[in-house]
Amino acid sequence: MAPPPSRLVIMIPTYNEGGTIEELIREILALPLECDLAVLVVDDDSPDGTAGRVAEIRRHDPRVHILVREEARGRGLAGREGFRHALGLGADFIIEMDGDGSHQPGHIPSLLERTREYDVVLGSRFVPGGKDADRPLARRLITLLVRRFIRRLFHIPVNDVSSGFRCFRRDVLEKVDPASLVSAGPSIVLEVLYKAYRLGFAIGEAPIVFVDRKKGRTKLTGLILWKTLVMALRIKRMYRPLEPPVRT
Ligand SMILES: Nc1nc2c(ncn2[C@@H]2O[C@H](COP(=O)(O)OP(=O)(O)O)[C@@H](O)[C@H]2O)c(=O)[nH]1
Ligand SMILES: [Mg+2]
Repeated sequence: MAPPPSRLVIMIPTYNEGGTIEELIREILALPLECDLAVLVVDDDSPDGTAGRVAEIRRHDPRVHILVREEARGRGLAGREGFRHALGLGADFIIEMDGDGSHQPGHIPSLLERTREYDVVLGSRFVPGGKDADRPLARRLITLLVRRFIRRLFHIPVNDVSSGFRCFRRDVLEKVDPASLVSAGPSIVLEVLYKAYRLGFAIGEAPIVFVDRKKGRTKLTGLILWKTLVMALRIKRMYRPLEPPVRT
């Protein structure tokens, strides 16, 4: 008997992404994938009714799951709960991506494919074949400075440390242990990557073309950015002492 197909859960944290979420889910569900697919949207009770739109798609397609969080809102809090839930759904592979249309589903097959070689595969704007969006100069400058800062501090041997579009093998997230993470906000992206790296997992990259969000607004305010940089220092202190096991 053929082995059962592996289970892929796509986890999408959302806050006010009602303008893009339906098209995004439809594109994901239409991908020619051989695995058993589930889409998990983790919504912080968005006032624009994002969750209701997802629930409507779920009525016709049980591969779609929606988790509505009503307590404190935050990209990190949603991510932690989403990862836990994805593991609970029996995921062999977990891909996280944004719900604003910046992360294109067409890259999912190549991220998944590269997990043959790596434990974590980042969708990277900054490797050959990748591209960043033509975003406003100020926004690109922020990405550039944040990247520089993180590279200086963390020495993770990858090009796109702040990418939130990436694929994990199940055992990575089990060891990273979502419940133990401390990030409430976007620093979760760095926390998960750095912890996985310090635990000795192999991290690779696959090119992605990042497009600017077409609808809705970014949640990245100056205050959130500042808090993220402060959290980065805490994350370094927390996980630096982990000794990566020697790979043979
Ligand atoms: N559940 C949840 N999702 C969030 C929160 N903040 C941001 N997100 C989602 O995280 C993804 C990236 O956020 P975005 O605002 O696009 O950040 P940017 O791409 O750095 O400008 C999007 O899908 C957002 O809807 C939050 O507080 N809670
Ligand atoms: Mg975005």
